[in-house]
Amino acid sequence: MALKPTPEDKFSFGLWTVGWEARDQFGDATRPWLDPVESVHKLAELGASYVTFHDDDVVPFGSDASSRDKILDRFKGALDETGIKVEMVTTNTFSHPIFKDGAFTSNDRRVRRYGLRKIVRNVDLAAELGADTFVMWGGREGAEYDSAKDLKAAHDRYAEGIDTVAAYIKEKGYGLRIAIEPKPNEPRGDILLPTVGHALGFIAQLEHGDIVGLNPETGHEQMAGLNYTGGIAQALWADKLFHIDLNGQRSIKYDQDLVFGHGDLFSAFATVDLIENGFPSGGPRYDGPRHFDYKPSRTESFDGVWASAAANMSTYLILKERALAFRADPEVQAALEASGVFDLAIPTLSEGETLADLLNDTSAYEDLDVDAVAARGFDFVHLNQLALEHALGAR
Ligand code: GLT
Ligand code: MN
Ligand code: MN
Repeated sequence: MALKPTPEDKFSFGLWTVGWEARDQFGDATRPWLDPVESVHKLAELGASYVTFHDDDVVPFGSDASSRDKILDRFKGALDETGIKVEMVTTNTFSHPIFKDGAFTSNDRRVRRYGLRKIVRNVDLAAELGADTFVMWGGREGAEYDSAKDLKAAHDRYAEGIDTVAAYIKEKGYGLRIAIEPKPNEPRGDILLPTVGHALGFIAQLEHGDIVGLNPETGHEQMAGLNYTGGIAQALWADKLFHIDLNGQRSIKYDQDLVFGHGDLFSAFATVDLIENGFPSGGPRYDGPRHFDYKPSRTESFDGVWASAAANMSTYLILKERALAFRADPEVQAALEASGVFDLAIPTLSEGETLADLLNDTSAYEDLDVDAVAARGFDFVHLNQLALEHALGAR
């Protein structure tokens, strides 16, 4: 049962997703170039509300100023005709050979200066198109060999690059926020800022970190064996979840970029539950676009491309329906209660209570029947089975 999206669903796609020609490490393209204008029309028909893109997805690398203007005019025409908006823009600092050792962190200073220019040029375009978010995926910022990088200097240069762009955004008064996208490896052997946690730590050291947050991708956290929902939860808690890249990944291996839900489905249910229902006791919510960053498999024709684009949205909506039913089920509420899930929101010290008060509270320590407390069962398995039954539509 495929569910049809509406504008309230805020679905968004990277033009590089459906437009992927399916060239991989071992084989040539299996699909021809796809006109971004056609993608905009097709995605609008399927019910998406937004598109996102790299500079080079729309304007071929190295185009002169007049052909750039022509191409962009035609692209804007497609946006006007369809009502599709651009919510995020990003820069390709990974395809051209000049970026083989990175952009912000290349050992070659000429590359760093060129990369900064390319990015800033695209920040102007992002602002012009009314985007809210400027994503920075530093896929080439890294190394294959530990001896190849001065990692202290690399972090300095990375911070310099992002702070310079952030300062420019502020100076221009653009309504843009930067979202760093972590990834552990691929295409580099090791990539800097490999996970949500690393990136959060990095942002805290920036001068203009107030407008820098995260764009976590499902598969990228899972490539590192991490829990994606846990990652976006911490980003939300830190008020840094600026954007999301939803897709599918099956365990620790190369970046699969499958359709959302086609990887770890139960984890996808948890992700949608968090996005749509929020934390059990309230708190910060993600209200931005539901952005899919997947690759239509190399085996697919264009029919398969559009079917897979629709599949992302449909899967999301099915999981949303299930997640809403999960939280609305009185049995689930009772199970959450019994498992102490709501109790975790109660501060450990009472209001006005100090550590000294706790140290004097013999009921908390000296007189506590430790074995009796330890004997409590939390019944998490029962709760998880209820989640699974809802996820499967068995309730
Ligand atoms: C590239 C990467 C994605 C990023 C894109 C944004 S580029 O396709 O694999 O995960 O989100 O730069
Ligand atoms: Mn990916
Ligand atoms: Mn991504």
